[in-house]
Amino acid sequence: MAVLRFLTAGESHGPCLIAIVEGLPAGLDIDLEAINRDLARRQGGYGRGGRMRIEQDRVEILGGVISGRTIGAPVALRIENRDWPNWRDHWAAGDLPKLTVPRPGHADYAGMLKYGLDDARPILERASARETAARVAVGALAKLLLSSFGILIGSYVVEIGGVVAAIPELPVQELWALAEASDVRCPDAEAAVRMRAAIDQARQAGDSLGGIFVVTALGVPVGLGSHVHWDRRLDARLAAAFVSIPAVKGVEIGPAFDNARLPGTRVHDEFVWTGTHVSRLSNRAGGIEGGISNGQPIEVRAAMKPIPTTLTPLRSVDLATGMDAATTYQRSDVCAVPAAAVVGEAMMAWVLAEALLEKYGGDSLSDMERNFGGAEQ
Ligand code: EPS
Repeated sequence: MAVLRFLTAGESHGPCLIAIVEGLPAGLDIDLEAINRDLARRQGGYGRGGRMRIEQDRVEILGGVISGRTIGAPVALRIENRDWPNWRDHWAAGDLPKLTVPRPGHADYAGMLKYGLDDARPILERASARETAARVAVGALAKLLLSSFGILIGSYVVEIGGVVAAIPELPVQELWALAEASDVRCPDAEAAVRMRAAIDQARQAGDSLGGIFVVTALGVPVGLGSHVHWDRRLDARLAAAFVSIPAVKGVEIGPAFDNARLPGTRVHDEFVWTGTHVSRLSNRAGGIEGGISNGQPIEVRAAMKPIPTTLTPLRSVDLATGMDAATTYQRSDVCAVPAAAVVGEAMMAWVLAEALLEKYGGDSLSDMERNFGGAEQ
């Protein structure tokens, strides 16, 4: 049985998003503003569409927390969709706009066939990245747990639409601060200007852009995950969690694809003795060896494809008539890579919180603190 689990429910244009989180220890202080801050960070970013001017995501906690502290019971979260009043009557009347021409790259086609539907509406409502708002709220809870054990998570964007950032050689927390101040979450200010221009150009051309972001976790103790079973390996679990983010189709732990092109002597992170502890000369393993955290920062990079909804029509087929047809525009973002980076933080936090609970778990935070006592950093 999983020690920690969550489930989300809710549609993009329905009344709200819901999440239930089970397995958090009792006694964890829940800082609502920290959750809301992450929700706002996810909503930001240059390249978002009109929907983000409507929404102002705020979390409500409906269970599992009394007087600001977890009680060990499932935590129920709710985020209202402020767009709902614009959809409520259509929802009730059953006259929501139909979509019978599937968008290439979207869940529309496979979902319609899977469920035997003549309309992609039920598919796109749930496949929408709106669902990631609930995940960010869940991830913010996981971050609160992790921060009690000195584990910090942050992100930055390294590439949008083929514009590649030159990431300065700075401590990662400084990169996070630079990213936080950038509306494309990019620590390279000069590349950020070009990323914004690329997004403007894509918007004018009726197109969309993808990109690459990096999520890092600092302060992770040695020994999370396991080498003994395929499904307990920390890298495998992180890869699955990142690829579960809509439009993320690729993931690497550390510079994995670069490593694949180099000989072993230039890849593996050599050990040195500092006089007090073992240290490393590099972190090309991205903080994980043998499926186990090794005490170095954990670094995951993820590749997001361009959003499949484009103003410029793509060739498709009208499944109602069987005739060739062009896709019709649905309101969408031009680029959501900066937002996806924040969702990536949430997924990293979730996986690490679960792995931390597996190793140091207890019913209460003080149980965990006692178990964590002698953890190797
Ligand atoms: C999305 C389409 C757009 C995005 C949405 C994801 O929504 P709408 O059709 O309501 O304009 O804005 O993202 C969000 C709502 C969000 O909260 O991130 C899609 O089709 O996936």
